[in-house]
Amino acid sequence: MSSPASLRFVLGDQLSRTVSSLADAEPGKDIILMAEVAEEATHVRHHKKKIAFLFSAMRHFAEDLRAEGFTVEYLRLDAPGTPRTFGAVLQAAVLRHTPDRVILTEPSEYRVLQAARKWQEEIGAALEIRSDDRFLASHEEFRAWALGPKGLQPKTLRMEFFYREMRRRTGYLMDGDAPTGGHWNFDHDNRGTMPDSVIPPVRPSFPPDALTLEVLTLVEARFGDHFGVLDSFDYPVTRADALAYLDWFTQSALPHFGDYQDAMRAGAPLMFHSHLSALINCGLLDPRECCARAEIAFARGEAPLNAAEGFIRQIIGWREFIRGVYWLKMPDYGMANALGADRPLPDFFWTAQTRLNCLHHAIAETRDNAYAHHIQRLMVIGNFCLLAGIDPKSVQDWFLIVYFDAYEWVEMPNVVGMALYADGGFLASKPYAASGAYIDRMSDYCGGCAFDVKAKSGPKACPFNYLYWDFLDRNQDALKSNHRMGMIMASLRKMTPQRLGEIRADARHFLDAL
Ligand code: FAD
Ligand code: DLZ
Ligand code: SF4
Repeated sequence: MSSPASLRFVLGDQLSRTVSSLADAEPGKDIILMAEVAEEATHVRHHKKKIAFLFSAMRHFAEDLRAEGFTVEYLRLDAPGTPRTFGAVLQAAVLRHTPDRVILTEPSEYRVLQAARKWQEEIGAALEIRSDDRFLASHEEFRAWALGPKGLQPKTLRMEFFYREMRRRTGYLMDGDAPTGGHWNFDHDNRGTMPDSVIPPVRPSFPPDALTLEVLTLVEARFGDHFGVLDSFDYPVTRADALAYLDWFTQSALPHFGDYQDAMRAGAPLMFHSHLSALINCGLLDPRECCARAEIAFARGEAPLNAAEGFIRQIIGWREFIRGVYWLKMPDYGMANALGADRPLPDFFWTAQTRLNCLHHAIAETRDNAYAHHIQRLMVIGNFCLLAGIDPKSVQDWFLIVYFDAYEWVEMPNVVGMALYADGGFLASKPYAASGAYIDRMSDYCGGCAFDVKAKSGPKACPFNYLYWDFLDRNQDALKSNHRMGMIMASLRKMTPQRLGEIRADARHFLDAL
């Protein structure tokens, strides 16, 4: 057999026809390698729906490449002899095919990039690692922005300034040098409470085809004891279905995305959110095409500015910023614990059996769907972990396991920096800490709860109420110099010793029973 020119190794979150490793691939000449490996599914015990989604998307992507005429070597997890790790897969493939070089797009996670850098020695062939230009800002561009003209390591970084830079660079919603509508950010219009009369749209369902059914059987057999429900899997797993999903979002949900971005309702896991993160993160959708659709919808008068701007901000702002922070701060970022939180993760994170109704809904939906929207993640689950002082490493592991869009590069800064303030304010200007009043305002959870959101102390009181003040009290030293916390810390200092005693006693009682 003649040697192929190159072997192109495509990882599970690189399912884009435009990914750099495939940019110059030639049908009939190069070999494309893809593999389902046990190590990736078990280094943390991913949600069953997440594994099913990714394996099915990988298998369909391989089929699409074959239909284009490419030679794809696809190793299924259950095929005899499939190696357990990426490194072993590659080593064996190089022995089989003796390519003149191996081409890989840079892995999205630090752990895998470190391993990839060693593959060169192990495989005995030239390995070319290309940058991942599906992101809008390269590592060098983000670093240059973060370090500024003097090249100094920053003490803090704020998304808003990075976002403006990205708007200028991309030209999304720009009128010359000025932002469309005269403001960069319509965040204040994104906090509406949702009247009962507003009904979120029903998302389209993509019933499993034969390929997906095979994957579902495999996942149940091999990962049946992992967290999560596998039943009624109906997510898009092909490029064509992903595009149809994007169309559905821009037509049906985007128009209200801005108004109700922070709202929560029992039994409505999606609200007006896009549900696109997993599709973008694994490569089935390109972030640029998602933003372009939102911009077109605005230009055609199909979506208001606060919706289009809010959605584009999440993608070219938050998503890129989060990734930039990850690569700037690794490898130490995962160990950050500025508030010294050390409580173990409560068991109910795996069962959803808790009397706190907001947490019950957010965790049960996570278990059923491998999805919860941003405010459930940040202001219910993350907020609880922050207030209760749960050890950041176990919170990171949980978030990496349970969501079908979770990869370390995006999960870690969101947990460490945004939800837990464990980086001491590098990413967020103040902790996202809130009492029950916030959850009550933004959701209908409190009406069905065993606790009373209005009560501040005693056995019926909403735990978020006393945990909030107990958190501020416990962390006075760490938070006292934060200007944005000045007023609330002053209120804490004005509390009578008796009131403070009640808060501490309620919090201790609740936390001891966790
Ligand atoms: P939408 O609300 O429709 O937003 C549109 C898109 O913007 C998303 O699809 C996503 O691509 C992007 N986006 C929005 N917010 C963020 C953000 N903070 N960081 C990065 N991208 C963002 N997102 C992940 O993709 N993977 C994760 O593992 C993940 N873990 C998170 C953990 C915590 C504690 C928090 C607070 C947030 C986390 N997020 C994560 C960010 C955000 O919650 C999800 O991207 C969003 O909920 C996905 O749902 P959606 O597609 O409906 O988003
Ligand atoms: C998340 C995941 C899982 C569960 N399984 C695989 C797999 O079997 N094969 C694969 O190529 N990718 C998988 N992934 C995604 C990888 O974890 C992801 O590509 C890397 O972590 C990126 O650094
Ligand atoms: Fe959550 Fe408190 Fe409301 Fe219950 S009362 S749902 S615990 S915020």
